[in-house]
Amino acid sequence: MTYTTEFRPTVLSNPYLSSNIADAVTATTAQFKQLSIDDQLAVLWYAYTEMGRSITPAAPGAARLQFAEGILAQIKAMSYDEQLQVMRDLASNANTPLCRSYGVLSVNTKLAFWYQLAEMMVQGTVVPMPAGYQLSAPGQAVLESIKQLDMGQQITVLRNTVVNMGVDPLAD
Ligand code: 45D
Repeated sequence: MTYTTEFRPTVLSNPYLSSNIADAVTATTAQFKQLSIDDQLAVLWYAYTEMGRSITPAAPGAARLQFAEGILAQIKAMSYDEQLQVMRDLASNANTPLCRSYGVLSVNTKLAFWYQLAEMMVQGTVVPMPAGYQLSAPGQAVLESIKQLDMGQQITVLRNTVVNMGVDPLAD
């Protein structure tokens, strides 16, 4: 009788199955980046609705949101279509003046900026999610990965995602 040792290279090298904490954050960040732009926005939205309860209202205020007030006011003055376009531009690193203004914000201000946009979506001053919106399967998978992380890891993933948005005007 011949015994063969079962070899599972795909499982062993699959970052999503790693128990390493840093890898879980890295993997979830990478998973997020692979989503379509609209899925990225939708996952951020659902992360906000899930985390909203756990983030104290003071936390986003802790960031120096005054540096984002200019672009928030610009966005508020736009039509829903234009607002959606701006958020798609940010997520896809379109080289626009607004994306360059965003690019110079600190990481926490970027987080606070997205938090503020989500609050404005709730208020109706920024384009709301379409009624009955169905998150795609890949989007749901990323949301699940985020939910499995602890609060600190979730914030790290969110930081990683928002820091990659917009355009750094000093980078080129
Ligand atoms: O029609 O300063 C689709 C701490 C489909 C403390 C759409 C902190 C088509 C220090 C594209 C879906 C670290 C705690 C429409 C800060 C369609 C500190 C639209 C942390 C309309 C700041 C989709 C703060 C749209 C944290 C418009 C953790 C989606 C903040 C928009 C977390 C989604 C903030 C938005 C989060 C999501 C904000 C705006 C998770 C915002 C999420």
